[in-house]
Amino acid sequence: MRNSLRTIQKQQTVRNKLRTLRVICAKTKGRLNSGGGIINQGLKHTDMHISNHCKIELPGWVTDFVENWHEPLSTTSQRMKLAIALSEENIRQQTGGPFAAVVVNEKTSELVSVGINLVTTAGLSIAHAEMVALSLAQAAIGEWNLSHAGHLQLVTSCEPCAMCFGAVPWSGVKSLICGARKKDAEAAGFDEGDKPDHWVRSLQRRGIVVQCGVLKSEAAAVLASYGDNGGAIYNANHGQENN
Ligand code: AZG
Ligand code: ZN
Repeated sequence: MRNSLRTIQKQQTVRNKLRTLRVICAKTKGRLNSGGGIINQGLKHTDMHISNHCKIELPGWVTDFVENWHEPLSTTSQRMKLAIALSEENIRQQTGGPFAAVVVNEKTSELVSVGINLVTTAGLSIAHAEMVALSLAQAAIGEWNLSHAGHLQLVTSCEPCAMCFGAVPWSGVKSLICGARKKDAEAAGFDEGDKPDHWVRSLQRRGIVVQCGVLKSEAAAVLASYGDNGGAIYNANHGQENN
């Protein structure tokens, strides 16, 4: 008896909460936020459309490009050369920003995946070259933990931004090789976010080997030419930072 009373009381509480939520939705119906977007249209959750998937897919040219790349991938410079060439081709093909990355098996030199920046074409802010390369490496090996596939190395045409820096240790890669520096990307107009000052040391503490500045001038030249030629910059809050 006491149990059924408690059940009824609980149901009433839930009903009251739902009623309050409906009132809030109705009150805010059609109100605009400062960016001009509608905060809430007063829709019931059941009326709303929510996506159940999103897609990261390399454009067709990448497969041909990699198949026609006959140079060895035995050294970090050779691996970087491929990353830089992909970043240049991404600009030429107009399929995204001037960044590319590859995941390579450090020991066997096997190419595990390729990533190019796809932010503007995929419509996804997370589609940085490094995130794409790591995700496709995970898809290739069939699990999220890249450390289960040997010593995998992420080679990126530019040092990771704040987001990609965070993704590196969670991916299970054993080493990170970078070309251009943060300041090169920022000089071209990109917002690379805030990383800890000692970000290299913090990755090293987690057992990840880091080498920066590999083919630095070649990698930086791609960013500079993108900036000089007025390439698209996709910083969400550009010019609206609160200092
Ligand atoms: C970026 N920086 C790096 N390193 N890689 C990308 O794909 C980027 N996009 N915007 N800044
Ligand atoms: Zn990034």
